Amino acid sequence: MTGSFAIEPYLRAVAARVEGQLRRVAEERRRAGPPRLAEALGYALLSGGKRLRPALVLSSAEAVGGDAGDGSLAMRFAVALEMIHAYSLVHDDLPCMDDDDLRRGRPTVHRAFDEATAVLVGDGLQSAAFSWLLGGGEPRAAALAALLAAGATRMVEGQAIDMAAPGAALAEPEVLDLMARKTGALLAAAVVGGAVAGCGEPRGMERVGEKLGLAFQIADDLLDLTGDAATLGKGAGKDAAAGKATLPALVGAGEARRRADALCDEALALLAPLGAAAEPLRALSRFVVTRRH
Ligand code: GRG
Repeated sequence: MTGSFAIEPYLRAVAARVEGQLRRVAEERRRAGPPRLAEALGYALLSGGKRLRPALVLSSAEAVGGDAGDGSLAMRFAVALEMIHAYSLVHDDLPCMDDDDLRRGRPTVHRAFDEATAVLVGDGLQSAAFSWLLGGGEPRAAALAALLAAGATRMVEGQAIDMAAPGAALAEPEVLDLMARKTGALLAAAVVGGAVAGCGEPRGMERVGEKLGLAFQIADDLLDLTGDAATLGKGAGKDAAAGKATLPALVGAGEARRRADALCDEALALLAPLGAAAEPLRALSRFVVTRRH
């Protein structure tokens, strides 16, 4: 699982490009108003974050030889997907869900504004994501919108299963299903959508996306166990305290770490035939399981 590609500068460059586009979205919303909703929406969109999903989209488009430039369909999809991700975080932080005060090192949207505004920001981001994706008029955008909608639907299903399963009530196959839906589906949509935007076909990225999606969630659960709030930018140890159904809770941290690494190796093996064009995606695959925040 080794590699020499410098992933941190790549991620920083993607983040800067994506944030330029997100500022355009926020500016559009500001012009439409009302002011408080638009301000909160901009706060949710432009509050940092790794921008990992856009990086997966763009690197997947590059891996299949497609265009990942600022005017590309891959970039349009990357921005739309990040808006869906932002909506999920705003809603997940609400008192009726995870009840978090901190996100990305800043007060969550319902803390900085109010609960009703946070609900509306999430709703607004979701519809704005599809408007943005379809607004360029590219014929291929409709297929990408269907892919994004399917990923977002599975994310909501996963959240519903999570909310309904207090304590260790779930067995391993159910926990894996929860993870695949709640977080895995949107990550997988990023990898598959990048390929579809880049060359019109998934090119086998479904299996890569599935593996990386699961690996990401296992790594996230391990970080919740071992990270601290300052590094994570959010409360740590909450899952364990809430008795959440996670893989580390079920099989132990060591075994969970082994599984995350194995999933990453399997994704890397699937990407091997793509050669040098897939180097950023391979480096991101490694980052998914080695990241510290
Ligand atoms: C509320 C519909 C709805 C869904 C919520 C995604 C999700 C489902 C909940 C988020 C809670 C959470 C912390 C899940 C673990 C995985 C995850 C999505 C982590 C945050 O993603 P990162 O690490 O965050 O990519 P940044 O801040 O870098 O964008």
